[in-house]
Amino acid sequence: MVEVYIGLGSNLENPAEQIKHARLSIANQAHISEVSFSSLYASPPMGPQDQPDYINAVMRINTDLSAIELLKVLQKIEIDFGRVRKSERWGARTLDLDLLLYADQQIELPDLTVPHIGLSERAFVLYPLQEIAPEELVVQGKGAIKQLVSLCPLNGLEKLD
Ligand code: A4P
Ligand code: MG
Repeated sequence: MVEVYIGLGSNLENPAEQIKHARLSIANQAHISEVSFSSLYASPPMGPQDQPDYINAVMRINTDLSAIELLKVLQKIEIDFGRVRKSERWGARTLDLDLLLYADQQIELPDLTVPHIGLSERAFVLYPLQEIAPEELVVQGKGAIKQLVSLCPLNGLEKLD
């Protein structure tokens, strides 16, 4: 079993509901079991500003799927949630699932980079990750979670209750 963190994001069609529903969908997959789930967080969009605010969360799971198998499962869920991939980078979406951390592995494949590429600069990933990760968590190649959070301004991120 491997410990994995997944980032969830949505800014269309009732984002908070999309995130809650996505959580159940992930937890119900074969070979995946949920360990914990962060609070929901709201933040202004990174990237193009002419889109709604985002809701983000981080989920911790155990799995015996390989990283690539897990990516495929996550991409299938995104499609099930009605996400249409657009050419615009960082554009609005009903559901975005990112594979943030896969144990302590560093992975460089054509379709998969782990730790996720923007992780160490994104408040909407780092703060929910810190909420549910062990205090001593290290992001391979980037540094201790504590350190990364302390260097990352909130950028308008708000924890919801
Ligand atoms: N890919 C490579 N590594 C990974 C990984 N670790 N996890 C590849 C998931 N996918 C990974 O992803 C493009 C390709 O990345 C996939 O085909 C996969 O093989 P995508 O989801 O189709 O494209 P994207 O999401 O539009 O692009 P990108 O650069 O991944 O965007 P992000 O980083 O997901 O950002 N603002 C706020 N406040 N909150 C947000 O959540 N999200 C985005 C999207 C923009 N602004 C945001 C937020
Ligand atoms: Mg993505």
